Amino acid sequence: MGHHHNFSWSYRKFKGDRPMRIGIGGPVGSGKTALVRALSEVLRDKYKIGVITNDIYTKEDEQILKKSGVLPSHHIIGVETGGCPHTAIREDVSMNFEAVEELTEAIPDLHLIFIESGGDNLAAAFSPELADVFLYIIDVAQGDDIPRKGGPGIKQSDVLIVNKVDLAPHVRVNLNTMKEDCRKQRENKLTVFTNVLSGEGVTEIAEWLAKEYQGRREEAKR
Ligand SMILES: Nc1nc2c(ncn2[C@@H]2O[C@H](COP(=O)(O)OP(=O)(O)OP(=O)(O)O)[C@@H](O)[C@H]2O)c(=O)[nH]1
Ligand SMILES: [Mg+2]
Repeated sequence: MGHHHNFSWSYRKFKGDRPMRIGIGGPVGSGKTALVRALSEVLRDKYKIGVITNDIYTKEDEQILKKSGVLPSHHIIGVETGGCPHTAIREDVSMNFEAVEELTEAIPDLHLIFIESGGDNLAAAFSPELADVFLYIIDVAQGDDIPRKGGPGIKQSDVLIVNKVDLAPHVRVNLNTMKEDCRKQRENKLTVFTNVLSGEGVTEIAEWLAKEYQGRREEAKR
């Protein structure tokens, strides 16, 4: 999929009549792919799930997810974004929309599409046209001052995920400080502390997503 083409997409707010698109952003290595895998495991019995991975130079994440066997191979599409990973999820989302289209055509009755961004910095965020909901994942090993630094992911994401809590003692991070800082940045919005490898916290995120999906579908019927 090249950068320049005339792909037209008319934006429609999610009303339960198409797959709900879930953007997953966060710095390099914070656990985005591991989260997609863990959430898919929890949600796949009830929902039909597709995944789009944005990688900067490779299709590594697509390969990892396919090898894991968590979803059928044709449910996973890799997008290679080139040097500017944030452009592909914010300014020029055409490559991602093509992948959305491809998944929607290939899989009848698709419910959810996870869109993993290429690992980026704290300033990255999804275009609201691309993502109906926005999950942002950081990890404790990046330091407990990260929540205080702010940015759209930390402040405005629908769910902020603070991953790798198992590493906190090894990197001398105080989780209570991080919890308090997140609370200050986000007012009433959800923050979940996780170890996505062991599954800690994953159910809470899955339940939030399921509720959001059902809620919007019911709203549309009214
Ligand atoms: N200890 C620990 N390691 C984790 C956890 N979650 C992910 N990891 C590990 O962290 C590394 C990076 O995880 P990924 O899921 O690849 O992170 P990512 O955000 O997708 O990385 P990029 O796509 O390269 O930006 C992997 O080696 C994971 O196994 C966790 O909760 N605890
Ligand atoms: Mg990844």
